[in-house]
Amino acid sequence: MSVLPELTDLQPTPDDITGDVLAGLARVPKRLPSKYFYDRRGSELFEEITRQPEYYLTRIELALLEASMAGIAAAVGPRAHVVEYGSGSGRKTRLLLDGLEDPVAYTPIEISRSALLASVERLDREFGDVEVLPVCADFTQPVPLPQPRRPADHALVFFPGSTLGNFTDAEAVRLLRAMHQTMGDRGGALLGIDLQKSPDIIEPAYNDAQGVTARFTLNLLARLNRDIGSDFDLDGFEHRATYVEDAGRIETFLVSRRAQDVTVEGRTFHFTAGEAMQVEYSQKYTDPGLAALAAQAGLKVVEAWNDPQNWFGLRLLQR
Ligand code: AVJ
Repeated sequence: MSVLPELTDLQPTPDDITGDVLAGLARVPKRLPSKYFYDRRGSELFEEITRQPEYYLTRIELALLEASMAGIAAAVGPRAHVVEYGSGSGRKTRLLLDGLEDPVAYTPIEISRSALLASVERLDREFGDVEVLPVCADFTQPVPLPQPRRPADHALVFFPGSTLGNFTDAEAVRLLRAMHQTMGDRGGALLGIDLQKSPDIIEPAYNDAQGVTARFTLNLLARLNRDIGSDFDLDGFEHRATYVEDAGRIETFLVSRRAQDVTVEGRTFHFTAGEAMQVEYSQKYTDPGLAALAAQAGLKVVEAWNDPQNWFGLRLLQR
């Protein structure tokens, strides 16, 4: 059976992307939204990042999920409708759906249609009893949840990978509020969060020796050139990722190698030599920090699981 007829498609249009890019380039300092990293090539490059030795996040989270699954299943309870923000490669999803008690349905909400379809096809075949209800959309916007044929007891939002960290605190609170609405007052959210630790561990994860992360960052420009007709020169920019200890986050920039102009929709933007355009934050959390964000969204951290080194955590949030 094809999943295509069931796909709810709210994928951002070229006009949405152009609007965001024009707004970001008009800011001082210039800024591009990291959500547009994930076209087909960007999703592939991200998968390649997760296989780099320096990028500890995915390996540790997978092991942590596996080791904590019995406790997670007990805390979450049976017959959940699992709603994943960003479908990714499906490896974490598989562990979760395998470990939970009688999950009813699985709804991935994913901005990249190709990544969504690929992961949904595999999961649909593997989990015959779980109704798969994919939604292609930007999860920073409110998303209507499809209703499973067999009613679920509650919704469980699954947001792994420390992707919450790609949002500023203000954006994260808005997202957690939307998540709270989506899951309802009886639901929960299972978040993966990268924890604060030595910069000597964090910074190399975003500056791998193979240069995969640099290619991932630059692919944003290639994607924009293709989809909205901008004329960024990929050789004119370089990747820079720095851990800012005060803020507890990686800040990633595309730095202009020379003075140059870029045109988007007939509008010209000047870059000076060395000008840094902000493209991604990757926030690293403390427990009080996360609890404060959750509280602003009317949520509490009710369970916590860390790996043995306390590098990465899973947190269950409920009302
Ligand atoms: C999307 C949160 C999983 O910020 O660590 C990886 C994206 N960017 N390397 C992160 C990313 C550069 C990643 N997550």
